[in-house]
Amino acid sequence: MPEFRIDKTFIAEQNNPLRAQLQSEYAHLGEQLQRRGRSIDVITKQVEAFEVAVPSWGVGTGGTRFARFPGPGEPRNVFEKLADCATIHQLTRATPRVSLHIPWDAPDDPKELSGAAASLGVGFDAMNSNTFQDQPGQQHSYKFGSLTHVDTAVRAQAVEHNITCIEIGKSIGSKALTVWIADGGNFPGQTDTRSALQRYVESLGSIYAALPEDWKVFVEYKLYEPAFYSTVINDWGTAYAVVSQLGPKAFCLVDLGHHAPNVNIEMIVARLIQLEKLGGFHFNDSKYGDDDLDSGSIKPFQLFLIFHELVGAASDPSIGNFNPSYMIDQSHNMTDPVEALISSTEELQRGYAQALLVDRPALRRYQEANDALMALKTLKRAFTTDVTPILQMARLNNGGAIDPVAVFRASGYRKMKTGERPAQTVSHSGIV
Ligand SMILES: [Mn+2]
Repeated sequence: MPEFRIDKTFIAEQNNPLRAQLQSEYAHLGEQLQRRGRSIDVITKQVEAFEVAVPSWGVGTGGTRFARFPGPGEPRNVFEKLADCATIHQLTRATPRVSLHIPWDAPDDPKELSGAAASLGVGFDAMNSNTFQDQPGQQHSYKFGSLTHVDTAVRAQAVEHNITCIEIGKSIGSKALTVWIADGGNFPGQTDTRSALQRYVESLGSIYAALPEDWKVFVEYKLYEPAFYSTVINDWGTAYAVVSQLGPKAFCLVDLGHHAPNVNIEMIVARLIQLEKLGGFHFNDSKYGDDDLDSGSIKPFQLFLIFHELVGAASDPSIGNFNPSYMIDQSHNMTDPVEALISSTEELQRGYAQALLVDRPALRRYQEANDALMALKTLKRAFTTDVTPILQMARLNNGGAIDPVAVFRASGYRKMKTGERPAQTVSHSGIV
């Protein structure tokens, strides 16, 4: 029996009753923006072109250190994960690529995987390696590190795994490798800080040497966890030093949850843009640590300010090497993962659309006049604009759903999958 998919005509039928109201709200917002000298259609076109990759591990229920509460109809393998990711793209038309995690998603036959993805209308984004847990049959343990382990044999095994990820990625059309390691120590004195970083640079140099010409490698830093005292690649400065040594194919990856609370992430983004080493993002949100909550759910203003930097850089001819990859990295514990990813995609588009509305010439004038109050008000004016009609119109124009979560619920997708996917034998989750 073919697997259930949401029908195109079903989406259109669900859109029809909402069209008149959307037209009216879109026209009203268009008038408002026109008074600010902005064309709503130009903004909508830019939102239509927005793309973000979804993580294969995000469509299963995540978990915490305490428990995992699986949901019904969860994907049991990479093909079912692709189907869920394709459904998110079908409704949002903004998530055309899936980021895979190896070995969780390692295909027996990469050709079969590529074929399945193509028939679902999705492709592949960055490959994610995993040297933060041991796999069955693995010769050396990563308990005390991987790419920075004191034992050469463990480092070689970790390097080899990353090269395997590149090989798989090459066969399915990926163009990037994201490296995140859990290496570090829980206690002062446990590791020698400088030699650990030196070993990292050497190990990553071997991986870099295996990168195809048209590939990038993203170095993902994280302040702490699972190492609670010292993490080898702990901040953007360390990541920047590493990618600078490696060469032009190496970039930093900013996972929003990988900073201390209240760190000015938008400034880090601006620095990396200026240094031409911003590779991309793992979008999520957090209140305390690496909470991996839904994008825009806790600090939407911060998300807007990050997009403000990105939009500014995109229109600045003095900035080179600027083509950051957008990916979501979240853990969904209490909501339907497909719904959470749909809604997170919309929140990312919201931040982007708001940032597009910033009156940049006015902001520049206020900055040059040292008018702090009006500078902030200029940003707030964009941030407080309800851009929902733009997001809805962009989806409609792209062939998606005006209200994607509502269409997902009305389609009965989860119920159908619960029937199709009875066994809950495999469901790896990851919080990286
Ligand atoms: Mn991440």
